[in-house]
Amino acid sequence: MTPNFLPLSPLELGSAEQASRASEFFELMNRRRTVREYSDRDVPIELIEKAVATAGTAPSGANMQPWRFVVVRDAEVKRKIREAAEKEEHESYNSRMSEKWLRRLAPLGTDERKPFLEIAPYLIVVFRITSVEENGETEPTYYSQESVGIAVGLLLAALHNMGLATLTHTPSPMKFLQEILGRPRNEVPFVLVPVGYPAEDASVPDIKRKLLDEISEIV
Ligand code: IYR
Repeated sequence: MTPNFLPLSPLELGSAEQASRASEFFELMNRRRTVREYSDRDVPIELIEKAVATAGTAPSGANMQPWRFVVVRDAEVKRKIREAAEKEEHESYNSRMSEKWLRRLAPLGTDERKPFLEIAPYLIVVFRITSVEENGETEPTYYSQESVGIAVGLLLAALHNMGLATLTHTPSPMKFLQEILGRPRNEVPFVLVPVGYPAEDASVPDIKRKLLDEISEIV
C-alpha cells in the first residue's frame, strides 16, 4: 500500500514566544496536584468531552489509538464502583501490599476508603484495547501500554488546564470495572480518573517533586 502524505502545518513561533510559552506551560503543570478530596459541584459535560478529545490526540503505536474512555456520572454506577474498589482495596491494604509499599504510601495518607468515587461528579475509566478484529482475524495492538499512558497524561493536563482536579486511581485488581461497565474482554482497565472541583477544605500531602538535575542529564 502506498502511504498518503499531507503537508504538515507546524506551529511557527518566534524565540521569545517559545520561551514565554515554555515557562507558562511549566508553571501551569507544576501546579497540578493529585487531589483526593472533592466537591460534589457539577462540571459541564462539554468540558469532560473536550478533555477526552484532547487525550485522543495522543500518539499511539501504529496509530491504533488503543483507548476507550468511559465517562461515569450515574450515581448508582459510581456507588457500585466504590463498593467494588473498596472491597479490593481492603484486601490490598490488609494483606496484598508489602510493608515496604505501605511505608512508601504513608506520606500520602491513603487508605482503603474511597469516598471520592461517589462524591466526584465524574469518573473517567480508561481502558486499554489489547486487540482488534479485522476480517475475522484477531490482531494485537502495539505498544498499547505506552500509548494509553501518554493519552492519560494528556487527559490530566487538559483537565488541569480547565481548573479541574484529578486523581490517577488504580484500585487493584481492576477487573471489576470491566464487569460493572460491560466492556468486552479486549478492553482492559488501565486507570480510573475521578474529576471535579476540589473540596473547599481540600489539602494535599507536603511532598516535593525531584529537581531538574535529578531527573535529567544532558550528554
Ligand atoms: N491503589 C491503592 C494504593 C495506592 C498505590 C499507589 I503506587 C499510590 O501511589 C497510591 C495508592 C489506593 O488507591 O489507595
